[in-house]
Amino acid sequence: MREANFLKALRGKACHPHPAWFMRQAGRYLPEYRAVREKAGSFLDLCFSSELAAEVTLQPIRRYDLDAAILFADILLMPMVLGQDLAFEKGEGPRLSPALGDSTFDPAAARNMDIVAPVYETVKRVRSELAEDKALIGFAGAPWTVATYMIAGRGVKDTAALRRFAYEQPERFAALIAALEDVTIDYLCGQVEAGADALQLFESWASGLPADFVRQWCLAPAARIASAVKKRHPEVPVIAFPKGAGSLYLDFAKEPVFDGLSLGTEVDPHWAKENLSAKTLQGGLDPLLVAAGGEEMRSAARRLKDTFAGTPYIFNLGHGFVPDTPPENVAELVSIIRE
Ligand code: 1CP
Repeated sequence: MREANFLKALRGKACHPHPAWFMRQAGRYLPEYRAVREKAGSFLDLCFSSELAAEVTLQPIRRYDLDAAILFADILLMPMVLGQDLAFEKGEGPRLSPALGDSTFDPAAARNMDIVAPVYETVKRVRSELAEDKALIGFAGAPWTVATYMIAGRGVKDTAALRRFAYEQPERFAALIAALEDVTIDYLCGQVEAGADALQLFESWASGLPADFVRQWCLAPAARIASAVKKRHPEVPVIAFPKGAGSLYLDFAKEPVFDGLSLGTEVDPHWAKENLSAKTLQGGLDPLLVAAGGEEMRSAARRLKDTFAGTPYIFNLGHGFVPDTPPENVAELVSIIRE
């Protein structure tokens, strides 16, 4: 069995060239994705159709020969498990109802894990079609990030109203985070049992928070989830992505249960290499460089490669591709990573 370079890097081995995958590698910037998306109907129909979700998971691997596929699903499936209705309105982003901020909705009352059964089926399909030297990444949102959507009932521009909810209704907030931890542990174990080789926890809203808040409500829940999953599946590597955590990345680097740390666009790669090397590092390239392309993209990608040469770095972005990224820029980026 040939182990994927992506997994070797997560176990601490420096690979040359660096293994590569990209956040939002399956998505609207790809014409073949848009074709399947149209056939599927809504975005959620696509998430719950195992056959079509497997197809879009594999599309970027076929096109770019990347080292890892990421399961096509969304972090907002956990609120559905906890009883919220989810809809994506055209051009408006997600809507979750009832929003927790202004209702008495109890997230512990109506739990239904059956909703995500098709996701496990997608994992099985993808793993059976993927070459053995390619890894399949399963994922979930970290509880605080998922809670931001659950409390607001929609996407937000900052977390002011949500911190206020956490401070004003601490018991409801703590119960929500605990409920999310529980279902996320089950969900990630289900993905591993279906064939996921590694897991990533997306904490997209770690920016702009007090340090103690990050430690208590971002780091601790993510670490408890990773520990519980590893209790059942000790071999599975876990990557944390505390986007915008700033110097608190240091605290994540000290947490033994994480194997990898994904760097947001704003993290200085040299600082990361000096200070976070207890972990396999991943990511950091500004996705807008790939949208823009040209010499700026080429030189930034080469600098990132050089900075992490000889370390178990995994090439990736600092956040997901934007929808108008030209697919040919991605092809050029991949050739630079491999040159
Ligand atoms: O087809 C479409 O128009 C839907 C766009 C889309 C896609 C492609 C959404 C809606 N979700 C996804 C897939 C997705 N989401 C993946 C799968 C695979 C891949 O990366 O290729 C993953 C890992 C996610 C994770 C996700 N969803 C995050 C965490 C990462 C991040 O971007 O910060 C978040 C915050 C979401 C919520 C979400 N889902 C979709 C949208 C438009 C949003 C953002 C809403 C908002 O903040 O306003």
